[in-house]
Amino acid sequence: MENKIKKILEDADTKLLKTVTGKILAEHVLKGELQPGEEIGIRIDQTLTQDATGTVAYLEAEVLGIDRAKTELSVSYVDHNTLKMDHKNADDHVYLQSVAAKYGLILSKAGNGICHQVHLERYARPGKTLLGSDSHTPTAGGMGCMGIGAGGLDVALAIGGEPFFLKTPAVVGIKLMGRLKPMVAAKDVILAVLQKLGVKGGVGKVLEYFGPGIKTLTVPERATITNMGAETGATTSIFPSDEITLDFLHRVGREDEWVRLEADDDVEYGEIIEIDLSEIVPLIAKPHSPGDVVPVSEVAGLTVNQVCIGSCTNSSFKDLMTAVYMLKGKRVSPHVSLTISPGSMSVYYELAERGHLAELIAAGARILECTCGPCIGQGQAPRSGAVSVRTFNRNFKGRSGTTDAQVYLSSVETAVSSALTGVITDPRSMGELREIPMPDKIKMQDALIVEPPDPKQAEAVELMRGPNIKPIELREALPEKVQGSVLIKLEDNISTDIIMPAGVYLSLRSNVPEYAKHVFEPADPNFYDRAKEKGGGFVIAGDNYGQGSSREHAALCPSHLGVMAVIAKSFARIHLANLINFGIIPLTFKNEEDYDRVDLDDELELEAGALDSNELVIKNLSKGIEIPLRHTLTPAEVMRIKAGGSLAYISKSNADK
Ligand code: MIC
Ligand code: SF4
Repeated sequence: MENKIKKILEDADTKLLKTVTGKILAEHVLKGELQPGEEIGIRIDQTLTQDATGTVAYLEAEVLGIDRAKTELSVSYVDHNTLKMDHKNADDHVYLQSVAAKYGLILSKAGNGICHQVHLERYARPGKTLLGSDSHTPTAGGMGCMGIGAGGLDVALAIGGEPFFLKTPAVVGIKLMGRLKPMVAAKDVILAVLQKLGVKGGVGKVLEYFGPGIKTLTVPERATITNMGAETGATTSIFPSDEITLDFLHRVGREDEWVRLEADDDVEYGEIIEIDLSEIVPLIAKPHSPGDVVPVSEVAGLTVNQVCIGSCTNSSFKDLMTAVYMLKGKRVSPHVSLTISPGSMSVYYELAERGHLAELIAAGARILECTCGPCIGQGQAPRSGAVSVRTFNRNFKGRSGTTDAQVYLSSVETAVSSALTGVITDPRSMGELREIPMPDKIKMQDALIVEPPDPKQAEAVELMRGPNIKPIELREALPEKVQGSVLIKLEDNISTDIIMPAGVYLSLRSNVPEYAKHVFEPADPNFYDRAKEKGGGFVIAGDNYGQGSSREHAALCPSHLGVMAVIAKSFARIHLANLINFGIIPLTFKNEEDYDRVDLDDELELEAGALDSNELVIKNLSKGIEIPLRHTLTPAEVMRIKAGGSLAYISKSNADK
């Protein structure tokens, strides 16, 4: 094994090895070729799951026969669905607690905070790899930890000690110069990056930050930037680990976990994007895409009905103190509802202990639990047609719970200014904010953290399954002739919120047959009935299909309904992997114009054997034509798809052993 790794490193792309990304990959590579575009298998040091993806991840771990975490650290967070409108969530939480005890995972209970904020404060470490069943796992990149989002099955495998496979990314250097002007925030930096790259400009890439400007940004600010890098489609985003990282680790009582990790002086990035921080102005993403970014001044004056502060992007102590200083002694506009969700119990406690909660309450802010809350449509759905300004990272249509709501994404500074005036407001018009003093230490709160028992006691733990928790089904092997009709035809940038809406259905995450009744509901409420009637079929889509969340239900539920293949112009990374895991063939048009040669209800036919080549054709029987297609699957992935997907393949191979 050691010789094999030595060989991988000898053959590795030397330019890559000079980057922070390359250094971490070189430390963790176990298989493959460290050359951009080539597949590698890497060792995963840490994992995280959250309740909305965690239950299926652990149900899959059960199918795989994983009985004990083999990672250095694995944490199961409960932060997405904590409303408990009936027994379903409560049952999920108890299941997760029993799983954590049995497998040796740390449990972060409901109310302890949003997974990424808590992980940054307590567990992420520079130089380590972190795989999370949530697309915003790159938040940890704010401290030089390589956080990658993946589907639950990949995380379950990593918990069992298996390598994580990915295409070696190209590293884009983002050079930051200068210093932000007053009232311009780290959020505006990532919005500026999104303005340049759009929602798919990061696919296949790692965004690595460097240059003198990074020294002006604290770890929580860096984490805001790496968090929302997910919206560019990037594999991850990362900052180096330097004295600023040490300072942060000191404040959270973990300075002994610091290591220096920086790119070499003679680093050469294949592509460089230069951003002068002093030139950035307050920015805002317009409905309904995080990539539709304009200066705040362009939409200033628009009446605002709701403002929400929080989410894994903007809920650090600094973010909330910004809100405190801006709201202190003032009143929220009478027609605005302002909510604030602290990112972690430690942040919440710190605010309470210093008396700042009282200031927020007096200004008219509604303080919510330390959870994802409105970000994932768990409460605070805006009224019909409302304008909602949120410090979150996603504003896909309907995600807030109200289809015709107009959701804007901004910094805390812009959000609070708008809450005070009642219209979208450029924060620079509100005067300067005084320097926010950071406490020397933020006391970590432990009351809602449960450490696992020792392995001996763990053996006796029974997994607690409520009636809504249904076992994961394994898909049958692919037939020789894959035939069926087109069940839906979709445009570009279809997000997983369209494929598998969250919001009110979040409590169905452990029950695939029930959740599957809502597949594609926002795009076509009749999809379920049509798929049932036809017994499955094909999905046609445009560019960047499956952007957004890591939820594997967006593959699992269509697979349950018999969807055999998705033919798109291009795919988002995590969703592509999820399709393979659950036996749906991801195909792309060789010529993009052919998208116009397939219509709803057309009968299509594909030979399974044709998948052995990366170029193939599909017959459109209704139109009597053949359409050339492509795929990027490796031979191993083709084998898995033919067996019904990775989960079916692995569990069958385990049974044959
Ligand atoms: C999201 O922001 O969309 C989520 C909810 O956090 C998802 C995970 C999920 O769907 O459970 C994500 O980002 O991966
Ligand atoms: Fe939670 Fe929203 Fe962050 Fe997703 S994006 S992890 S829902 S806070």
